Amino acid sequence: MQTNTLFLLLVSIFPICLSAQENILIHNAWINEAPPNARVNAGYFEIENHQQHAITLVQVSSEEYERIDIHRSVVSDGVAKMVLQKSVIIAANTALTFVPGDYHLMLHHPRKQFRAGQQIQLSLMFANGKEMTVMAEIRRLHGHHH
Ligand SMILES: [Cu+2]
Repeated sequence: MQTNTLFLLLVSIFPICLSAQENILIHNAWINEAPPNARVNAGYFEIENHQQHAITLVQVSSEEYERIDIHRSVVSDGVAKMVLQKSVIIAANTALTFVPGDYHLMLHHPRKQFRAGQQIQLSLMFANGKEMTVMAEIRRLHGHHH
């Protein structure tokens, strides 16, 4: 068996922890475990754009949630608030991290209550029509963060 063939076999057999497409990498995707009966969860991930041009994230969806919005937490006149983002631009050769207190996903109306350790599939849609899927892990944090 040639090395190339073996490599292809391994790639096809083992799931890859990163979601990759045309030099776009998404990793460390996670969703905050919500209290029982919570109507909204917060989600985070890091996206790396290793291309020579910007990419624009326009929508995130999941079969496990009724709707997902992209938010950014900002402080305006001393008041913290969340601003809905219609799109998020990731410039050429940069990374953008969704973290508590900045960009985050608001995942509305989970189909059921998810527990730490479960994996939720998210689909990310870009302005050029490309779509990527990534698995987000439910994680338990202390307190409630946006
Ligand atoms: Cu929010």
